[in-house]
Amino acid sequence: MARAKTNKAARPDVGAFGTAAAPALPRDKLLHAWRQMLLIRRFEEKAGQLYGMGLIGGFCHLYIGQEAVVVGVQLALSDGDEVITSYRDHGHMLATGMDPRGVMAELTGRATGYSRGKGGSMHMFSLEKKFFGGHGIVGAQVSIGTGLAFSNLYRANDRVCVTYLGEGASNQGQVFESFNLAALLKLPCIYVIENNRYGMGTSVDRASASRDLSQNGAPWRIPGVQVDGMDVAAVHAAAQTAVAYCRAGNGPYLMEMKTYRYRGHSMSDPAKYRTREEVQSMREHHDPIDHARAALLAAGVAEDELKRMEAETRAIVQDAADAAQSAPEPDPAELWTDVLAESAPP
Ligand SMILES: Cc1ncc(C[n+]2csc(CCOP(=O)(O)OP(=O)(O)O)c2C)c(N)n1
Ligand SMILES: [Mg+2]
Repeated sequence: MARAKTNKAARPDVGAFGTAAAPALPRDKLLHAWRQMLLIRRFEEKAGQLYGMGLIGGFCHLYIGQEAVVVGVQLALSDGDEVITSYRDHGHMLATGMDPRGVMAELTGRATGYSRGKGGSMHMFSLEKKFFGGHGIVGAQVSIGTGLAFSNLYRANDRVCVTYLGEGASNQGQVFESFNLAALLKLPCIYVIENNRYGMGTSVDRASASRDLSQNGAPWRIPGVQVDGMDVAAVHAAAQTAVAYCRAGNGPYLMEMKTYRYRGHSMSDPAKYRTREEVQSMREHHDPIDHARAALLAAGVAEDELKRMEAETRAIVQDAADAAQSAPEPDPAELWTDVLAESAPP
């Protein structure tokens, strides 16, 4: 397969969100994408509420605003492809098809959670859905994702691993070490930089000398594209190209998603690093869910049908919250299990 074009002229103009002309998604796929994005949005809003009520402890990083990224990429994947990300991970879990009940139960520290209530927001996994976490050390998942891609090459299967990272993480040393190894060994790894413009409180312009993060793999000849990450159709189209490239054995691929988080970095964030107007303007003019809903109405989907699905989504999330609150906490004896792995002496 020919290498993907990486020259700047061929890339979409994503300087201003929503200006790139993305190929439209077929109606059924767009409907699925919209429902998935809505599920993540409603789930995250509920998680925010439960946190406020003291039912979720520890860290909790919400994904609200960034939904189009994970949903558009997931639409381009096949069963068996792997996903790994940072601590801002609930959306990734739901997109891979993990059960909202299991995720909410884990957030609230219940025995029915994905990590039996002992992992919390940042540490959930599903072998069945090929979701490998949930990692709190900034950038650490990038080396692990590269290792997952290596295992695919070693096993000679045609699986790809999607490794998500933030723009803040993108300048960590191990990210560049991973790029080198992935390019050298032609590993089937798709690196997705979710550029939501801020780390904990530092804007990308203050933290990164690279102004085009999609080109951060250029020294290793890793093809890279910038994508309007607020447009699920644009994300999907770019992800399809990336998946085809990787699956064909050409090596790694890099996508920089231009996106935005609406909420604070974590649950307490004085937000002095950006203006309310900036957030409001993104919500009003570039919301990925509103954008998809308008496209569905324009494609002839009845508003009543969308409203019915909105109610259905709310009910799924409420059920997850109710089930979590009535589930037991882990038995205290669980403190001593799943902490260290037993290994035989050499
Ligand atoms: C190695 C390491 N350094 C610092 C931190 C503290 N920290 C947590 S999140 C974060 C910002 C990361 O920003 P970005 O990669 O853009 O991801 P986002 O939160 O925007 O999704 C920092 C510095 C950490 N968890 N790990
Ligand atoms: Mg960021």
